[in-house]
Amino acid sequence: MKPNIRQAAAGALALTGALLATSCKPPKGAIQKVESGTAEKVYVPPGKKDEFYNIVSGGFSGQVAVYGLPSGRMFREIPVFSADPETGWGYSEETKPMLETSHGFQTWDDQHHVALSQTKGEHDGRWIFANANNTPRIARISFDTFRTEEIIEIPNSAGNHSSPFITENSEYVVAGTRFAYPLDDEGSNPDVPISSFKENFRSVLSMVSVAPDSGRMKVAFQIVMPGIDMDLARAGKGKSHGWMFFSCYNSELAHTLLEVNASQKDKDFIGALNWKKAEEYVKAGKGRKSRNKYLHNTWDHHTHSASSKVEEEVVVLDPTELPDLLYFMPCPKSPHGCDTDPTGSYIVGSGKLAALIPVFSFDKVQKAIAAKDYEGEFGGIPVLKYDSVLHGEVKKPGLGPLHTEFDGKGNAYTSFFVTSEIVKWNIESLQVVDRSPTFYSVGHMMVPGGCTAKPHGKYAVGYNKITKDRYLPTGPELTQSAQLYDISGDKMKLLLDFPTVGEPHYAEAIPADLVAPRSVKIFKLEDNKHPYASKSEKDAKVVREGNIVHVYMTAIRSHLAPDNIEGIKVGDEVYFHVTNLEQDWDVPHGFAVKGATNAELLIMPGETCTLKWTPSRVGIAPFYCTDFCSALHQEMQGYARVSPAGSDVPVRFGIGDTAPK
Ligand code: K7E
Ligand code: CUA
Repeated sequence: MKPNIRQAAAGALALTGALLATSCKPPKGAIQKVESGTAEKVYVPPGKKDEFYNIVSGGFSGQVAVYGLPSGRMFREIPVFSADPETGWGYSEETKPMLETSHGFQTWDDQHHVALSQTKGEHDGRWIFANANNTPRIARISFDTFRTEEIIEIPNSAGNHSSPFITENSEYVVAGTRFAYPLDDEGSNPDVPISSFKENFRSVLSMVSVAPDSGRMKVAFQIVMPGIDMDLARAGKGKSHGWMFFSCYNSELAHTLLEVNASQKDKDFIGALNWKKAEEYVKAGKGRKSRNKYLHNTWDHHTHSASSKVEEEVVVLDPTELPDLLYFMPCPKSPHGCDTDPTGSYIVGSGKLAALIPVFSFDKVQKAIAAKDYEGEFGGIPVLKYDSVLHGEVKKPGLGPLHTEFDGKGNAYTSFFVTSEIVKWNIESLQVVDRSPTFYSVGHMMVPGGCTAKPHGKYAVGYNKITKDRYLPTGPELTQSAQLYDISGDKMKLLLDFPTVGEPHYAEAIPADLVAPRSVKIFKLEDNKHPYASKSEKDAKVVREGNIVHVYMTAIRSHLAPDNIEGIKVGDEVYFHVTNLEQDWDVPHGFAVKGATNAELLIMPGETCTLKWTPSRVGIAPFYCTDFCSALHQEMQGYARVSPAGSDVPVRFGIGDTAPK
């Protein structure tokens, strides 16, 4: 055994070395000429707006970022899984429950993929779904407010990478386990030797339902599988609607040095789940009820507050006992991307170490299933014959294919990490028709609507991992980058480099006119049901309950009320409940108090937000508005007097004439 592994290790390390060398070296022609007229194609003149919203995953930032296309200008970073002191996300009392998990309060995650809601396979402009890789979760962000409204934890999972790809009517978003692990539901014992991997480790694919009107998520059911690592997924569409396809690596079931040991077999799998069949089984009571504790956090629009609920159960289906539920298709070399074309006829597998792209035919998959055309089984799940389900292979496209998108004109665009390029090929003929270098080491790439049944086309964007020599240096780490291509003609044309926050992985782009008209401008004050809201300045007050002090504060240009507060003592727990009384678009107020160890509040018109402050020192603590809101913004300030614990200074408060004398 040992010499073999060592040889294999040496081979793999040599390969890794080659990959590293290739990916770091600027390709020839790094400084390329652009045609005259290119600048106009990306230039959005002052006062004009972009054509697309580009919704980009933040990777290790844990957030989702919003850019305009074609300009590449960044509009917003939406706080999702990481706490954000700028907006108070995860710091204000209202938002804290959003970041609760069954492991406790989490202020970070790793965010790789977004999925925009669809109706009949087309973008409908309602929601953005986003996965958390590390502590398995899915978030739903509203396109009305660009805020995270819901985060659901995925039980029986570890590493939620294969997520949150969406079905064509937003029936489900998917969540596939990347790190097989011993399930830790009630009654099972996860304290096992790691070497018992094959026996004890499992992977679970979850189908998370999305309520048609509210978007509310629910872990509808799960499919338990052998301990194979799920990587990416795509729903079927059109004729393949009702199926979910997902790529898997480590069919070797290795648990150490995966770099070598998970690259032993020539082929891993793309799984094909018949989720309509799964629904029937669930309805017929064929699932096992797994007892788990997982959190479901939701945002209430009326109280402007989140709450966290503990869910306790999930239905698990075993595909080895339930026929026609799940099949595996062999796919070369540790498949990463698994993408379905706009017609739903073809499934493209991208093997990270492959030098070809296999394209599977949904019709052939159906025929092979009907004929039981199996080459064997894996963990009790039938494996279809590669040749029986293959539409064909794209030969010599490049090295290290990762992800594929479509333009709706019969072309596919695949990103190649190792050879740093985007390659355009024809889905029917499988011929390469164009290629363009990226700078450098592209991960995901995206065509607006390129994962839907109706791509919007026009542009392609590569999301790159390395940008050496493309931007001004900023110390040891350079910015990550996106690159915009014009794909309206036969040849791809590079138009623009633009930097991104975090590390971009998958992204989608949606026409601005599907989203912009929905954008909420204010929260109506009369609809504010926050229990500590002050709807007018005369409701502003300070109330002591034991050592807890509630400050009901209002903010309007250009004062905070009350702005003089006395009677607070060291050791008190003070809650500033600040209501923004403005009813105008784009007039937030901020709030900060000296010595607070958390963050600021950024309060939208009509909203109430709460900052907890535990004063630690005797003296006067100034507070102020942090958002430049008017010519007299700088005057939007006040004082809180903090007296020693046990002092008898009474609670007094006011503003102007009513200020304590
Ligand atoms: Cu290819 Cu996490 Cu989608 Cu990154 S993954 S590139
Ligand atoms: Cu309110 Cu500055």
